[in-house]
Amino acid sequence: LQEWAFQTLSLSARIRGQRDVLGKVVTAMMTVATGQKRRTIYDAKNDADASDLPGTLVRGEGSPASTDIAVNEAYDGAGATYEFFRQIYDRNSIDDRGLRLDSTVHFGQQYDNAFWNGNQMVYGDGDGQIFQRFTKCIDVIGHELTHGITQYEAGLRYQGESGALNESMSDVFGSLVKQWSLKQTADKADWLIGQGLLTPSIKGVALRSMKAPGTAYNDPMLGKDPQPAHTRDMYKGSQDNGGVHINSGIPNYAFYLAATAIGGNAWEKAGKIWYLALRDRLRATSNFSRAAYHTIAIAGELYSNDSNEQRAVKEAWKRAGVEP
Ligand code: ASN
Ligand code: ZN
Repeated sequence: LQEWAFQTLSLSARIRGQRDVLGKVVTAMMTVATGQKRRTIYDAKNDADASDLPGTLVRGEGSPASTDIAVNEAYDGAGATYEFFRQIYDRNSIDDRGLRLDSTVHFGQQYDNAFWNGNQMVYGDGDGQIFQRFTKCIDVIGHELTHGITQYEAGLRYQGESGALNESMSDVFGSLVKQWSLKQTADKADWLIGQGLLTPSIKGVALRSMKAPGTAYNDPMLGKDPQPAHTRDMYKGSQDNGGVHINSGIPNYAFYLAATAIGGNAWEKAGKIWYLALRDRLRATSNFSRAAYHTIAIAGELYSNDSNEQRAVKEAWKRAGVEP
């Protein structure tokens, strides 16, 4: 494709008058062929009809910054997440084939969430009472985009333990995107998800804590952070698809323990182990035990059996109450 693009480009230079048009076509083709990021940001303009996605196109790849901060945050956050996966794990976008990264901002009215809808990322503005705009936090953007990667790879079913693993993978790589962009080693990172997203009137520091699940907030409006850090405290009810955002505290804590025991940049070793598990080993119905089994096996393959790295991963799952 690159060779073909080069040939068409030189040909186009010889066609007087057509040069610009052909040049643009070739540039677009080169972008796909060489694996560069393609971002598009849409504005839902707080339309009451939530089915009206994606909304109006407001910024495309390479176009100048908007006057709308949410547009620029969604654009920059998607860019940082793309670059993280490209530079650290050699992954070319959500599908590893350069899929365009679509995001919609100003979704709904005072909408208190962000999500991946199977095709794109969607961000609410928050109600201003509990939550601020969801594009504010780069780890939240990394979280939503990772749901796309999980969909194309392990396909972890969004229910029970596989759903909690799906959620945890999004927290792990969301946090790693943030740590990588801030150049923070594991011991310096805050291990919070959505730090600064809650308004100052709420008693809490973030949506979740990977380092200390269950301590992110405790407020009359929100209740207490319900996340467990150990299987003995696992939520067994039916809310939240069987606690996908609750029990994710357990694998989150295991990742935190493994990454800090290994030391250095969390994305280099612990992140690589988790990424390969997500890409090559986990499946739709995998549970915590399978995640432990595969990450321990991958640590052995990458760093040898009984290496510090493998022992750190084993010990981490054990402390979270998960048997491989
Ligand atoms: N923000 C949530 C998430 O990405 C939305 C949801 O419940 N799916 O997990
Ligand atoms: Zn999620």
